[in-house]
Amino acid sequence: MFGTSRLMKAALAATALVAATAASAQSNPYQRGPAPTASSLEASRGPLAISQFTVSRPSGYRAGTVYYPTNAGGTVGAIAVVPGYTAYQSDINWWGPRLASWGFVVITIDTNSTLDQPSSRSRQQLAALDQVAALSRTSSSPIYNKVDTSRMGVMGWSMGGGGSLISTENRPSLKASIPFAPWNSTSSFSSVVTPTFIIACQSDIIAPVASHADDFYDSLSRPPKMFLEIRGGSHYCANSSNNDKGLLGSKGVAWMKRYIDNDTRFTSYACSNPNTLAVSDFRTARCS
Ligand code: 856
Repeated sequence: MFGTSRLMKAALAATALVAATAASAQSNPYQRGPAPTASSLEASRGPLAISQFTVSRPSGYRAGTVYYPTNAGGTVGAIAVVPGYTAYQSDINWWGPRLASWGFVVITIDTNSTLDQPSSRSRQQLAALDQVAALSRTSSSPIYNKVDTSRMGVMGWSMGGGGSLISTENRPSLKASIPFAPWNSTSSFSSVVTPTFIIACQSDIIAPVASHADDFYDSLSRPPKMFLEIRGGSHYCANSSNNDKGLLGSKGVAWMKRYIDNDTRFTSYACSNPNTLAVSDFRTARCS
């Protein structure tokens, strides 16, 4: 009896070992597309073909454009990108095709009023994500059954970046956040648990780094976080009219792939110091 028990234990241990080996060899169920290289991440488009459509009845915000991969090989995460005060989709929409071609459904929005404040921008951003989820359940929609609604992220510029911070605070289920040149009148986001990558512009006089991006970054106490400041950059440093899109596109895509897709093939690209003159300040914590 006791001998049998020892044999049983050995057999169970062997079974457990096989199971553990199988589990570690099993692929990440959220992995989409090929492994990255430095140059593929810097390119203006990722590896997947994409399409786009205008949201016909925006619910809770003024207008929206959805960019999506046409053959990602499974459902993908979704990201909502919001512009800043007085700004439009056209100011931030380079991120749409860029992220979608790596395997995300991306919605860029115009806000109800261009003068809306960060808290309102956050509500509109979350409404846009909710509508993307609803479209994924609608059989006549181009993104029918294409979204994994449990894996969503946010991005935004200026007051849209402040809004993105508020969204992560209010919806802790979000998997990743990238505020760029963020502006907000309150500076503490200590309850945020979502991995957050703050892009700052060194010479920003609209959202000065010392009283905005710096404070937001410092207040993040729990999640993986990263801070990257573009040397000499104006408030527009993460927008289309600059030559830093290679760097910011790489870091932005890698952050979303690492934390929305749990894709560790992107970890080093997401977390590493770019060590280039174009970056005037770089900090990170818990990124792995
Ligand atoms: C482009 C945020 C006191 O705050 C401001 O003056 C201010 C101005 C602009 C923005 C912003 O979102 O800029 C985006 O207009 C704050």
